[in-house]
Order: sequence, then C-alpha cells, then structure tokens
Amino acid sequence: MTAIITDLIGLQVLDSRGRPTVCVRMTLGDGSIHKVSVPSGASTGQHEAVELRDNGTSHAERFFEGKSVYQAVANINEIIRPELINTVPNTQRTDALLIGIDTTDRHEILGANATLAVSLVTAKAVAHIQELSLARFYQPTGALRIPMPMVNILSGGAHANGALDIQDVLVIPHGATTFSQALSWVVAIRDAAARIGAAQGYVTNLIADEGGLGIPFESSSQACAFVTECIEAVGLAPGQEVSIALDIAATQFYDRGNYVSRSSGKTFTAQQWHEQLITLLSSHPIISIEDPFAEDDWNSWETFMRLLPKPIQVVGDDLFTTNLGRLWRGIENKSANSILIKPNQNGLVTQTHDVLNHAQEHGFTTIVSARSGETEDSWLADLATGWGAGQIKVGSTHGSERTAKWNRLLELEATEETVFSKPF
Ligand code: 2PG
Ligand code: MG
Repeated sequence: MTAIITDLIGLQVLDSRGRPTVCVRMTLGDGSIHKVSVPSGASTGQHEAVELRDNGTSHAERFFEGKSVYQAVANINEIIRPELINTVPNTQRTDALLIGIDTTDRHEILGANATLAVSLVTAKAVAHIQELSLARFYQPTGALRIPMPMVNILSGGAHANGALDIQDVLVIPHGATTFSQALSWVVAIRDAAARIGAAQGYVTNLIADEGGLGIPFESSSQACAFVTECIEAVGLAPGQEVSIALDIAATQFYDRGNYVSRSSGKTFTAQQWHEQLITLLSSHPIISIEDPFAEDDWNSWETFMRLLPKPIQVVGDDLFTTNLGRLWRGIENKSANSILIKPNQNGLVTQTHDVLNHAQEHGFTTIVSARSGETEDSWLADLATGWGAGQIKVGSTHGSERTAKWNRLLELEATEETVFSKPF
C-alpha cells in the first residue's frame, strides 16, 4: 500500500533564535518524505498549549540553557510513532489519537510542540496522497484567497529587548490589488524606515527577532508618527493605501491591575491605559490593535470595545490563545472582534481550524500568525490561504524564516487561480 506510513522520526532542530525546536519526518509507502518544523513564541500567553522543554529534567544538558526538546522528540519516537506506523494518514484520526494519549487540555504530557508537528505532518501527507498542495487540500476548488499581510516595521517589547513598550508597529497595505504589489510596498516602507531612521540619528542596524527595526523611540506615538512618515516617503497614502496595525502585547507589562510603561517610567491604571490607547488611535492612521490589555483583564477589553473612537480591528492573541473556550467567552461578551490564529498555541491542526471557523461564523476577522521563533518551513502560508483566513502576520520582510512564508504566498499567487483578500 503506497499510502501507508512506513516511518515517523522526530528530531531536534534549531529555530530562528538559535533555540531548539521539534521537527518531524514522515515517510509513506510510495517513498515520499514529508517534513514539518514547529515555531516558538517569546511573548507567550499563560493559556497557551504547553511547549515541552527539558528544563530541570533528566533530558536537559548543560547546552541550550534547558531549552532542549529531547523529551518532546522522545514522545514522538517512542509513544506516537508505534501508533502511526503501518496506518493510513488521516488528520482527524491522528488528532483523536493524540488527544487519547494525552488527555490534558494543554498537551502537557506529550508537549504541544510534539503534537502540532505530528498533526501537521499528517495533513501534509494526506494532501500528498490526494496530489494536492496543503492549501488546495483545504480548498480543493475555486479561487484561493491570498491573505492580506500585516507586516512588522518596528519592534519592541520581548522581541527587541524593550526598545519600545509595545511589541510591534506593523503596516497593512490594504490599498494594494495583488499580494505581490502589497509585498513590494511593504519592502519599500521597511527600507525607508532604515534609511530615514539612520538620517534622524537612530541606530537602525538592530534587527529584532521578527526582522523589524528595534529603534528605541521615546513613545508609541512617536513610533507611529515615524511609520506614517515612512509610508508617505515612498509615495503611498497613510490611511488610504497603507495603515498602521499595533501589537501592544500588554500582558508583558501588566502588573496586578496596572500597566507599567518602562520607556516613560509611568504606571497606568487600566482606566488610564485605556485613555492612552484612545489618544493613540485618534492621532494616527491605525486600523488594527492587538492585545491592548492583558490576557485576563476581560473587563478592560469589553469597555474598550464599547467605547472605540472609530471602527477598528481589535485582535485577541494572548486573550484567546487559539482556544475555543476562550473564544466563546470573547464572542459572548464582545471582548474583541478579531482573533490571531497560532497553531502552536493550540497544538492540533483540526482544532486550530475549528477555532478559525467558529470565529468567522461569528463575524470575527481572522489573522493566521507565525511566532517570533520560526523556521524555514512555509506551511503557515498554505494554511492561511487554504483556510481563507483573510489576513496573515509573519513578522517583517527580513530573515529567511519570514520570507519562506511570503515567498510561498507569491508562488501560490503566480501558479493558482487566486483573489487577494481585503483585510475586513
Ligand atoms: C505575537 C507573536 C508574533 P510571539 O505576539 O503576536 O509577533 O509574538 O511569537 O513572541 O508570541
Ligand atoms: Mg501578539
């Protein structure tokens, strides 16, 4: 039988930060080989599925500062492999098997880095058997919807050693008519940021984890004004053709009810922080804001949604952690109107897809997202497209782990019947 799994091997590889991560290789009876590597976050939410690291266990060695993933790899090779060998790959069955082996909600025993790798490689293998790309496996017919990119220009927070309080200042090139045009605009803006920043006397060769510039502006407002200037400098119209998106990643600087700004040295109550954000939104061409409040500060999210000064996308990342239960709460209480979809926050492909579908059914926009620690793998681009996510967030245009995803989207656009998604 050519469609049978003849081998499954887990191994430890490195991510874009030089930290260990899980890779898995599945061989089928027809001799084909399918590989998946999984990403890893830095600004992780506490409700995410558990990324198994060897810290403090017998597997840990003195290298990799306890961050090795030998236990997760052993779980693939010793526990999962025997269950899958000589079976026909099937995504539903694999995910059910993984849930059966590890009944904890957050994949604490096997590790979400192990489960996601196996879950995804199964999807890749099934797509191969059907002679489809992963994107076409999820959407076999009709024009594929290439997602609108949300691209990092400036980085702060956990990705740039706190250069800014907020984590990302990004741009959305919503006036572009094709993905390749959108990407060319963003590359120009990113280059302009380096050029203009240097001319203004900033150090612009500090490249953050996701390829953005780690310029230590005094305030978020100054950073937004700078990005607006860069959009104008390349001849594009801020607000009409290209707008700003922010990832505040507020969980990172939340402390017992307060938001503590490192750059200004000020501590804000939730109410004061709300006012700061409203001023920011009213002063700049911002159309999307992610994690404006901390992951469990639900009340502040709900008040914020009720009092928005203009219609914008309010995205839950740490708030939802790609978890259906948390999404339900957010839908019922109108805590946000958009969700970031990160497969490794969830740990299983079928469940991640379910979360995305539920969000869309309830009028939420969906943004499929990479992590700050990435690999050269490009499956995310196929998932975002095949699932009709609408938007994709991959970091900046620098770094092969980022361009692998952009380049895959360029390939899909050049070789398939496609339409380019509008952001909302
Ligand atoms: C985020 C992601 C990607 P991390 O917060 O949205 O930018 O960061 O992977 O570190 O959680
Ligand atoms: Mg985020």
